[in-house]
Amino acid sequence: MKTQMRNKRWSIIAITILLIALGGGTAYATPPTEAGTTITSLTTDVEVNFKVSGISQPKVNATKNCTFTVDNKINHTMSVASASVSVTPGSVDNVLKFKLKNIGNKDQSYIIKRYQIDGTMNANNVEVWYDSGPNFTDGNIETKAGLTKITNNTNGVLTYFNVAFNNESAFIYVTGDFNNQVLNSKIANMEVVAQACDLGTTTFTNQETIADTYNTEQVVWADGDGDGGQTYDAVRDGKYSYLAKFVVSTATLGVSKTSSVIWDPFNLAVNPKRIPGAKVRYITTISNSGGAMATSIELVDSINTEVSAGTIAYNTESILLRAPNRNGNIEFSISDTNADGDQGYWNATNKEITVGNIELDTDESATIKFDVTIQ
Ligand SMILES: [Ca+2]
Ligand SMILES: [Ca+2]
Ligand SMILES: [Ca+2]
Repeated sequence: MKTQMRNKRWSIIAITILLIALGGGTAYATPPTEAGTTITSLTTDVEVNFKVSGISQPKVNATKNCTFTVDNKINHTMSVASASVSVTPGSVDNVLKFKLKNIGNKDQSYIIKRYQIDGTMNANNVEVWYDSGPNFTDGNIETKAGLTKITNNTNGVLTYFNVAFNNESAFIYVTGDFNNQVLNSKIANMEVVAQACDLGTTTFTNQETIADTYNTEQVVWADGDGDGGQTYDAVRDGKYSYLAKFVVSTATLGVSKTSSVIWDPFNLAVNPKRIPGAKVRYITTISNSGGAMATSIELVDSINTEVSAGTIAYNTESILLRAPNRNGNIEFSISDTNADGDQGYWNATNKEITVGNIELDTDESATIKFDVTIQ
């Protein structure tokens, strides 16, 4: 019998734990009672029955009317569409998307401040925008036309926005520009802090530490610490913050050029030396060690100084190209003629070799070769 009861008790506990787990802990089955609501308990609600010497006596009713007012529980959270957003050097209006949810029991206004912290670069022209949501799940903000700017480039608060209680959300966009000098993998961290304000104002909704007054709506900060230890947000301070970052993804090209003698009039191709009449091959290698593909790469290599000085002469029709996006990465000949479709040529006037239309993804390389004769 005792075992049966114990088993039953464990079953109830297990079901309770399961229900809590399924419910996610904080979700309200019904909306929380709104702050300012008057809860009335009339005299007829309470009856006290009693006996004296075993004989029932007339019941006693509560004599006090204990009406009270529900206080304001300030609580909001934030999340991001993506904690890390790739940006390109020279790009503008890159977007970090934050979502603010009012999980308290009163409609509130909020103001936003944003801070660039602990990064390896800074974003420029950082502005914060508010929207009711349609852009949030998209890859980008298509236009700022429907958005409201709420924080300017100097982190000044321009205006508030309102979010109703009972899990209503607002959407916050942080936009930033990057100059074309930023390097691959550099990071700009953006900490966004939302502070609860009295509805329709930018006045902080401050917690009251005095004793409860039963018929007055008072404020209790119930928010968590969104950034987990940074200085911009703490447990129960009326604020909630969240961090997201811009990360530069760009191509980083390196170029090297070497030469090798491939023939002389006496040794021919066996151990040739760099004597007058010998053929020397110039080999230029372009490689990409960055995180993004480089396109429209064009090499222009002038030998004008040497040719004009009479020390070398260009060997006609000697240009060779190997590039991942051309001819299956197998070396092939580029004609000296311009505008003939192979995207390369010898400019006899300027004494320069041009080879274009090369694409290099991360860790790829291309090789351009041409020959000259020592004069
Ligand atoms: Ca109160
Ligand atoms: Ca907080
Ligand atoms: Ca050509």
